[in-house]
Amino acid sequence: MKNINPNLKSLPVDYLYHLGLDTSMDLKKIFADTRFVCMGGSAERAKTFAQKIKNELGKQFGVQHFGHLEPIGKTERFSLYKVGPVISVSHGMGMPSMTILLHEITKLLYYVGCFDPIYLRIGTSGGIGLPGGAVVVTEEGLSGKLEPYYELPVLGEMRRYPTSFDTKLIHAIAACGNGLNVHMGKTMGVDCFYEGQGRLDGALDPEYSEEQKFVFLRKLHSLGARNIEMEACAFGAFCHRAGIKGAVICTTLLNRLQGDQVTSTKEELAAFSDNSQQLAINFIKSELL
Ligand code: R2B
Ligand code: URA
Repeated sequence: MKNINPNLKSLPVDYLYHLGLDTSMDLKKIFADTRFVCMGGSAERAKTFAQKIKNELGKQFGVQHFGHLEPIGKTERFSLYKVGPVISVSHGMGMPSMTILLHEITKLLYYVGCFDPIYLRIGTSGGIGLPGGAVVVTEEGLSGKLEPYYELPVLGEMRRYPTSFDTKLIHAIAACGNGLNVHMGKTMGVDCFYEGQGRLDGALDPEYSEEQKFVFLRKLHSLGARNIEMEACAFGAFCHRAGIKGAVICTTLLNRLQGDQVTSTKEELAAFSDNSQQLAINFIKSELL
């Protein structure tokens, strides 16, 4: 970890408000052995992932070490589980929600003395030229302006942060595919599911044509982008700035070159999500062995 805020040292108690935790609690007891923070959008997926980690790692390391399947802290905003050396936590949709979690989780790990965690975002996305169920490991985040930066106005001025990922880590993850349809590529991360992703099925007249949409999607593909979602840029920028090894592993729910609507059944969607979670589990196991 690097660039940790020096102002934290003068806080008598730090309230990690959205997690419902604070530094007057015995956080070390629960979190000191954390090695991986796995996050995804939904509370349900955070729970499913925690359960899978418990089942899979429990086989090797003894289930008794992976007992806790109740959420820790409050669940109003995020749902957080701790299973052995793994935190599984939801981050909501979009960069504003996720960066709140990233700040608070990083402070939490800093306070308990975990200075070298691995952060994995295990999410969903729209594929570009890939069918539903493929898994994309992000090489670099691209903004909606197709630039490799995360931009945030701070004190009235725009700041930009690079969005590249740790090359060694992402190659190690991609190598754990074991038969899954895994690809490495750039990921466009934007603030909108509809027009920001070039969809034609939002509520408002998009004021662009189908032809313009496809010109844009094909341009994205030619730049090396293989999927579109709503967090990769801020995630890459945060990890980069904090000196934390991180990766974005997203399953694709559809091929955006074939349509805009997500038409798969609940069961198909669960199977797609399972692919990205399985890749993350394969990687975590390979690190722990
Ligand atoms: C993928 O899925 C969500 C939108 O449906 C969003 O959080 C994302 O990045
Ligand atoms: N999540 C997104 O942000 N876009 C998609 O197309 C699918 C999931």
